[in-house]
Formats: sequence, structure tokens, C-alpha cells
Amino acid sequence: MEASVAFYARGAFLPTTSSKHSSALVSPPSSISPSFSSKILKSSSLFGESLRTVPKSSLKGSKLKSSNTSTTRCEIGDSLEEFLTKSTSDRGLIRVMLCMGEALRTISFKVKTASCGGTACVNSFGDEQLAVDVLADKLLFEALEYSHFCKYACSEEVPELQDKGGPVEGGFSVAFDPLDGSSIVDTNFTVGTIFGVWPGDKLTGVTGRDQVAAAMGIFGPRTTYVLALKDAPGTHEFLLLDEGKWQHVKDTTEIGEGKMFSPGNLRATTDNPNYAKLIDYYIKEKYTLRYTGGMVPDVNQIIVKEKGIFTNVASPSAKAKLRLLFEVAPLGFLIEKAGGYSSDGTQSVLDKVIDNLDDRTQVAYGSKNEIIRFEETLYGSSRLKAGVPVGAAA
Ligand code: FDP
Repeated sequence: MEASVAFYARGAFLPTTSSKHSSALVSPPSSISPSFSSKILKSSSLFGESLRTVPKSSLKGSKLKSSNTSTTRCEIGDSLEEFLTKSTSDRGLIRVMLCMGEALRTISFKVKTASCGGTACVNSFGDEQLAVDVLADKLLFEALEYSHFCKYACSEEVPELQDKGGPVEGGFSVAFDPLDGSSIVDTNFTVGTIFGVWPGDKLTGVTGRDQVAAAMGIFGPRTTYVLALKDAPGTHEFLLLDEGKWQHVKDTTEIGEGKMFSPGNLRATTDNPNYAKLIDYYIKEKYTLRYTGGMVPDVNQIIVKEKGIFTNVASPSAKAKLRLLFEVAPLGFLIEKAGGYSSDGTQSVLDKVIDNLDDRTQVAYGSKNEIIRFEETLYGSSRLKAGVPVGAAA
């Protein structure tokens, strides 16, 4: 295990080994023993050291009293392996999440070292030159196959089920967007991978609420892996340390009120007067605009800052483009596990049945009052409403 991770770390940070990545991805964690993580955490790293020299107990305490029924408690400072083994007894799910973490680490390195010309960004993969989103796609499929617990995998790039050979009983099906925001990779904005994990062999006829886990990999100035598990409270952020380890740095269990907005598909305001009214409200009320055009950083900021609203609203001329399976449901799971709310205008996006792999929807994520305002302004009432109006609808 230690050797394989050391190899990953070399692969991630020394380009000379990058041609081995294809095979590297099929030789990751052979065990998920927590003792491995503590050994690795002892190695020196300027960035990681500041977290590690402080005993875990004196770091900002996790808000979680206990993330499962056992007596072990998840702590800030835990490695990914420690966190997962404390949070779930499902060894197959742990394996899937660890393998996806390995893929995210490699994708992060490939995004950071891509050469960009025009709007395309390419990187070497063995002897091939591949666009980074195609490369990310390939790495994620390999990681899922290697996990041995993935039945079907499905990517937004080619929305067809691929049999990865895992079991139906005790196994999972995973849907992912390999590199969301690929149109902003060349501008060096933050981009990310999104994925959702469903039990068994179904990715249609299910809802977002059926997910057992969801996550995003965020490739910005820092690389983070933000994940939530059905059986554990909260949404959790892991930082990629410079020796290649993921370390638990934050948990979010509440999204409070705060004036920050992230308005997608603004062109819809030209023929959706209610969306225009909502945007006017944010401006009149002096909300802070924070929008990159990348759904991963734009939604992640709500989890990190624990406030705000993200909207992507449709109109007759600007149809919904965000995919329910690959983007909206996994991010809805992360937001709701973090204590926030989601909506398609009338219901939580986690309650929408995924009829087709390519289903699209409008969406909002945010605090409770922001989602009430969103629903009231768009459709005149909110299922979450209790008491006084929250503004903008009138
Ligand atoms: P992109 O087209 O760059 O891949 O998922 C699609 C997406 O990005 C989201 O990441 C982003 O939130 C959205 O499109 C941006 O849409 P608008 O340009 O309409 O705001």
C-alpha cells in the first residue's frame, strides 16, 4: 500500500513518470488500513506539517458528535482513509471513494500541467496527447474498474452505461462529469470533477436521494476533494497535501443566511421576468456577486462560506442545460448534507426521478431562506414556507 501510494505521489508530481499513469491507476490501494495513513502523515511537508504538528484534538473540533454508530469519531486532521473507515462499514464504498480520490489526484496534476491553445487544453497520457477532459474521463473509468465494486459507470461525455464488472449486490453505479467547466480550463479558472454513487445497477428510475455518496474534485490553486456519505452527517473537505495525501480540513453541517449570489444562465432573464425580478432583488439588496461560470467552484463556495445562493434558471429561449444525473443530483446531495437546500423551482432536486441519463433541469442551491425566495419568486409559493415572506416575490 505504502509503495503504491508513494508511486502515485511521484506520478502526480514528477512528470517523467506520467506515462505510467494508466497502469498506476490500476495499482492503487490494496488495503485501507488507517495505520497506513498515520505513517504517511509523519513524512515532512511544509504545507501539511502545520496541520500535523498540532495534535488532532487541539485542531478546530469537528462539529460532528459522532458520524456513525460506533465510538470512533471523525476528526479534522484525519486522512481520507481514516475518515472513511470511521464513517462507514461498507468496504466497497470505501474502496470506490479511495479509487476516485486517486483519479482526482492525477487529474489535478494533468490540469495543472496542460498546455492550452485556442480553447483546447491537452496533456500527454502515455504516448498520446489528449484533451484534459478526455483524459479525466479515461482516468475515472479506469479508477472505477480498478475499485472492483463498480457495476456501471457513466460519464457526461458519453452518456451510456459501461459495465465495469463489479457486483450488483454490494456494488455501485457511478455517474460523473469528468471535467465540469471545460470551457474555462484555458483561462486558468477553477474546474472540477463531479460524481454521484448509487447502490446496485440503476442510474435511471432512481432519484438523487438514493445516492450513497457524492463528491467533487476541485482543481484550483489548491486541490480539494469534497464528499458526503449517506450514512455520515455533514459534507467534508479534504486537502491534497504536497506529498500526495488527502487530509480532512473542514466539515460543513449548516448553511446560514448571507448576501452572496451566483447567477447562472443570465441570458434567461430576457424572457423569464420572474428570474429577472430575482436578480433585481439581489442587486437592490446589495448582494455580493461571486460567479466564475464553473459550477464546481460556484457551488463549492456555498459549502465553504456556509452561505449564499447559486441559480441556473431556464426560459423559453435559454433552455435548462445542467444534467440531473451528472451534475445537479450529486451537487444537490453535497449541499443538502451540508445543511443547505436545493430546488428545481418546486421541489428538492434530490426528489426528481432520473428518467433518462441525459435529463436536464434548472436548479438553485443555497440556504433555506434563499431557496424559499427562489421558489416564491419563480412560482408564487414555496413548499418550505413557514411564516413571513422573504422578499422579491411581490
Ligand atoms: P461549461 O459549459 O463551461 O461546462 O456544466 C456546464 C457549465 O459549464 C457549468 O459548469 C456552469 O455553471 C454553467 O455551464 C454555466 O452556464 P452559463 O454560461 O449559462 O452561466
